[in-house]
Amino acid sequence: MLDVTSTLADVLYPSIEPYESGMLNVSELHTIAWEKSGNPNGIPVIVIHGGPGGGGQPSYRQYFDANAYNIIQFDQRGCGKSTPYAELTENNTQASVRDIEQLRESFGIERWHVFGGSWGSTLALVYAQEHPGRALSLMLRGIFMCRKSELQWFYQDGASHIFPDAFEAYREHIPQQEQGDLVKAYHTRLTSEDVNIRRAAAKEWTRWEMATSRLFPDDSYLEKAEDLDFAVAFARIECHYFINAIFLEEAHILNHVETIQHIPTNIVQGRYDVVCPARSAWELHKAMPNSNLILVPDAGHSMGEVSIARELVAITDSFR
Ligand code: STX
Repeated sequence: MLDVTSTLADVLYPSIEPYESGMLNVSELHTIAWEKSGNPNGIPVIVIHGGPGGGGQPSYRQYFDANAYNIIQFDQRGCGKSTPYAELTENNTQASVRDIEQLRESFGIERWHVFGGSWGSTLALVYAQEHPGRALSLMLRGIFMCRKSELQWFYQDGASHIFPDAFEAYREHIPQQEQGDLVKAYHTRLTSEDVNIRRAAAKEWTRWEMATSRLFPDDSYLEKAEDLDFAVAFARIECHYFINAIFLEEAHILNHVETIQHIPTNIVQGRYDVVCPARSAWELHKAMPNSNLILVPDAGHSMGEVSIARELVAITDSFR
């Protein structure tokens, strides 16, 4: 039954503050910010944020029963409170996987649940494939495997057919002779020496993603693109990962899916997800016959949509 009356507050747990937070040195260059909330003796869960470059958010804590879970979040390299800000050197998928392991070891945690949506689902899957003994379960949303077809769909020609209005601003930021490869054109600008060029490109790149993340676009979400501290890290890091094909071979996740067949896997996917269309969730589910796929009929991409949030909480509750 379609539920149009519930709000996010009805389905999430109350907001909480971390009981501990800190910084972990992961290389000579990079330090990553982490926080722990909920029950220090609870079931450990690592929350992997999206983008890449999106940073952790306080609201992510609310997807877990704070009495039952030890909720661990961190900001991936170059974003959120991690330093140096928006840095692309030594910023890649393999480094992020190592950082997650370094966090786990530094906290003395043997095994944990791995929770992530969008790019967070990508990194969760790659992490579990590298360290299959460490994941108690995978709790995934808005599946993104970052194949050429997925990037082409969102950044070049696909989502543009559904959101031609929002796409126009994203495309028209780039001169016509460069519009044939928008990721490349944005990469040039996002890595420009000129801070104004970087910022202007970051704003348009981020607006495009924020405008398309929800079934019912809302203006408060679009404002994220106006926050240039957020947008510059988000756009630079995303574009850097995507122009480098996330530093993995094409279809790496599906090609190595046998390594994670034993891990209980729950997938929540919005039917009308335009950023990470449902085909990827479907293909992952088919490749992992033991996985559970929930196709949410009235949602897009964002975990801030009520019907997505409700399903995610049902999953985390089921492991208490
Ligand atoms: N990027 C999808 C992604 O991971 C292609 C993503 N989209 N929005 C986000 O992440 C935030 C919620 C972190 C802004």
